[in-house]
Amino acid sequence: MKVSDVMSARPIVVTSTSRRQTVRRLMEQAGVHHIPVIDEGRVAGVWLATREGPLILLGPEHVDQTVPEADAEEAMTALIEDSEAVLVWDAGVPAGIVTPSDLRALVRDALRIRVGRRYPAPVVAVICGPSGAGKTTLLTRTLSLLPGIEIGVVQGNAKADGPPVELGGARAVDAPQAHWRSGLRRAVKRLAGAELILAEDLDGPVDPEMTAGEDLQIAVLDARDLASLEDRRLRRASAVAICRADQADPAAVDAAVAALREARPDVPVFVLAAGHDDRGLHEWAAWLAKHVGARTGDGPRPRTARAARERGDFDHTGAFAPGGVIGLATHRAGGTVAGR
Ligand SMILES: Nc1nc2c(ncn2[C@@H]2O[C@H](COP(=O)(O)OP(=O)(O)O)[C@@H](O)[C@H]2O)c(=O)[nH]1
Ligand SMILES: [Mg+2]
Repeated sequence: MKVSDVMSARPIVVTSTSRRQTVRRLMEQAGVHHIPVIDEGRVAGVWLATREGPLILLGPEHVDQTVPEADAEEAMTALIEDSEAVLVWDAGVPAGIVTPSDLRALVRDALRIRVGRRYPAPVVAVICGPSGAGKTTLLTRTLSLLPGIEIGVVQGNAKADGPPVELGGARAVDAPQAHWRSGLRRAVKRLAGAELILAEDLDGPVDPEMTAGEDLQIAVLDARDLASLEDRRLRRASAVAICRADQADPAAVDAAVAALREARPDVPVFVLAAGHDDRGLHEWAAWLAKHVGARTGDGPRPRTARAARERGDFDHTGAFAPGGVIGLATHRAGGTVAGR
């Protein structure tokens, strides 16, 4: 950003011969607290209205000088450090001024759009299920569906701890200890700044007694192997992801979904083919985005790839009718339309 983007143009200036009463009147009329003193094209000082009321005249060392094309950051730094005002010269004429009120306005704007926000507590989702169920595939496909969310990945099946590496636009760490509470906490710490942590648990059947302190436990089931499904295993599940659906008998999947919804009406069930035709993935991603939005207070911001694409007229969020039916709610100006 340039100085010209942040300065107030055409500043009021006075000369050393201007009287205090004149300066006060000019300040009141213009609603400003700084008026530079210019003598023959040189800064001779700056009048400053103190909070207490009286005007004081400071020397030229309190005024930083720059040009409109200069980097705005330098002007802001001068104000943060020791300058009372930054005077902007253009072709020998005072063209603008930047003062501490501009700095404050910038900070206010930044806060409004959440610049610099830290996310001390990401939403931690542990993805668990037996080897080959489709956990890794689901996790990696999910990364590209949530471009608006800072995601950290924890690989619990790794052999040893590893430093953060890049994985599909996310940061990922190997952390075999993440199966346990303290190990998961350490892994999450190594991904500071993430809004959402997707942790692949050790391969193995979902353990209903196990929790590592996660916010969401995602139970991944292999769609080809639902016959032996025991819903008591899903006691702690926040959601069930039936993966590899393209390879399974649709009737068997439907029956399992119906049984799950009967047994656990509050738990969403996603039928997915992350490694094939992306079936169900947008609903799954929207559900995750909804949890992140609830945590960060950014709910209405389009955070899924689909929502971003259709941004403007539409905003999609995961929707769950009673019974755990998964759909996509489309909010339009006229109201909300739910659909699959
Ligand atoms: N056809 C198909 N193959 C899949 C799907 N999801 C995963 N796979 C394959 O299933 C195998 C095991 O998947 P993976 O994600 O590694 O399972 P994990 O052991 O639970 O992490 C891999 O060869 C994947 O390519 C899917 O939705 N459709
Ligand atoms: Mg895996």
